Formats: sequence, structure tokens, C-alpha cells
Amino acid sequence: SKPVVAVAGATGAVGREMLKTLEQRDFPASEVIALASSRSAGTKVPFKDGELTVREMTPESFKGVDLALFSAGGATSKTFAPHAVASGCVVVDNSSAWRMDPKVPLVVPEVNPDDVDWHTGIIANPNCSTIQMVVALKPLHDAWTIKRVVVSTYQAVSGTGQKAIEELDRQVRQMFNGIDPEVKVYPHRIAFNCLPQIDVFSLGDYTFEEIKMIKETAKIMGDESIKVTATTVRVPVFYGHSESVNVEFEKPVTAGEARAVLSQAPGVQVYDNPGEKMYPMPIMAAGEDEVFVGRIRQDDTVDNGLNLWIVADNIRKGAALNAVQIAELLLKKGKLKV
Ligand code: A2P
Ligand code: 11C
Repeated sequence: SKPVVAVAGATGAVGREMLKTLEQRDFPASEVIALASSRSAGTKVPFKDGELTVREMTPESFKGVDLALFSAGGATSKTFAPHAVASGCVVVDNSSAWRMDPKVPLVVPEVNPDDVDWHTGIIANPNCSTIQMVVALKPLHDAWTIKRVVVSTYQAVSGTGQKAIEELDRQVRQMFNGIDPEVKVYPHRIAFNCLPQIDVFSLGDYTFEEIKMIKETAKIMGDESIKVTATTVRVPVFYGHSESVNVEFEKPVTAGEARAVLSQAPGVQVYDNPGEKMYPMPIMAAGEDEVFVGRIRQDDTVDNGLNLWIVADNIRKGAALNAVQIAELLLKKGKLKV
């Protein structure tokens, strides 16, 4: 029989995309339940030809539910995911709450699908900027062994959630109307600006977003020897994270060889034709499933170096789609039981 599926955080930017992705991929559910906070209980969210009525999430919400896709923030996940697991439900969690827990697999289906095998109820969905980077790096690591990665990101406001999408929209309108833009979500104005701070400051003056990229990459790739350093930046883009990635390999590699490997890699689309001014951009990645890679070129300042430009829809492959792909993998492997 088909599983009963709950989406926790169904009114949010990622939750809505989870519902859309379940629908688009025809995920075999006998019932889909939309959960959010008491604030939105009774409101409707679109699903298939109709709507779902949002219910307040409580510890009892998961009775009879087989699979829950969570995207309701870290604190909410910490509180409710254990109740879901206790009810016999498998949780795929999009927050950062459980990712580094040694008992919780952190999974990108193109990279480490077999890690779902050892789940004990919760499977973590990685951070969006980590997901798109490892989808492109894994096939290169398999071929030439990565020593070191230097990544700088250009991240869309949708990564912060619905309120930040509204903030960029509002600030742009206010500025065009000669009104002082209101700053509510971010520490500074985001319209016509770049903020070299994503999430809170953490270890050694790195932001938590940077720490996530470093630690999650090692866990997903299953290789602590890959050194990663990151600078993560918020830019005034609505959908689609971009990344400039400099990679140093153990073995010699040319840009042409890397292009050939990436063009065969699952989940990757090479879009790289400088002569025709073809390279990935957020406006083309938005709404798409693939991780787009371009500007593939040799870095002659180190041995075996490459530069890449990686773009993906942070709400789809970076969040909702990856979570649904994990659910599909669980179903295929018969692992939809705690
Ligand atoms: P709500 O809309 O009722 O506040 P986003 O990341 O776009 O900000 O969305 C966050 C999602 O998490 C929303 O669906 C939000 O519901 C939900 N959420 C936040 N806090 C809670 C909570 N305490 N219980 C259940 N859902 C929550
Ligand atoms: C951003 N990457 O763009 C963040 C959003 O750890 O799941 C996702 C935060 C997380 O702001």
C-alpha cells in the first residue's frame, strides 16, 4: 500500500515546493497532509487540482503517517522530529538540526545513496549550497581525487525563506518610490547590495553557512581528507544560488576531461560555451532540477587546478527536490520503516 506523507512547514517557501515536487514526480502517496504552525491552521495550500487544508503541527500529528518531509526550521525539527519517529514515521529533515549527528545520514542521492541504509528514523537533507557543490564535485573526485576546494557563493534570498523574498521585493519598490527601505530580515539592506554574512558568525569568524559547507561536504563525500574553505555571500537574486569553485586535484586533469566527465554525471548539466556567451545563471536555473556547470577552465597557478561556476535552484535541488529524491530512494530500497 502507498505511504501516508506529511509535509511539515507546508506554508513555507520550501514546503510549498515539496508539495509541488511530490505532485510533479507523481510520488505514490495514499494521502498528503499539510502541517504548519497554529498561525496558519485552517488556511489552504495548493496541491494537484485542488488544495490541502493546513493543520497545526502537534506531537500527535504523525500517528498513521509513514513519511514526513520537514522544512519548518531547526528548532521546530528538534522538537517534532523525535515525536514523528516515535510514531513510526521516517523523517527527511531539511533543517540543519540533525545533519552532523553521527546517527543521522546526510544524503544527496547522486552522491551517497547507500547512506540511507543505516538510518534510524531521521535522514538529513544537506544545506542548499552544499548540495549543488557536491553533485558537481563527486564525479571529479572519483576521477582525479580532490585535495582542496575554495568556494565563494552568490546566494539567493529565497534560501532564507518567504519573508526574505518579500523583503527584497519590498525594498526594491520602496527605493524606486524614493522611500527609505525597511530592513527587517537581514542585518543590512539586501536590495542593490551584497552581504558577506549568511547565518550567524561561528567558529574562527566563519559564518555558520560556511561551516556547514565545510563539514557537510566531508560527511556526504565520506572523505575527511578533502579540505574546503568557503566565503558565503547573499546577493539580491530571488531564486538560484551560484558558486565560484576552485579545485585542486591529486592527479593531472584538463578542462576538456573534466567537461567530459561532468557531461555524463547524474543530475549535472554542462552549460559551457564561452564563444557563444553560454554559461549558467540563476535566471536559467530557477525552476529546473539540474545542477548547471560552466566556465570550466584550468587554474595554472597550482598543480592540477580547475575553476568551475556552479548554479542550481536552491529551493528545488537545494531543498525540496533533494528531499523528495531521498524519499523515492527510501521507497525503492524498502527503507520506509524505522
Ligand atoms: P507558518 O506559516 O504557520 O509560520 P519559511 O522557511 O518560508 O519561513 O517557512 C517556514 C515554515 O515552517 C512555515 O511553513 C511555518 O509555518 C513553519 N513553522 C515555523 N514554526 C513552526 C512551528 N512552531 N510549528 C510548525 N510549523 C512551523
Ligand atoms: C541560505 N543555505 O541560502 C541557506 C538556507 O541550513 O538549511 C538553508 C539553511 C540550512 O540561506
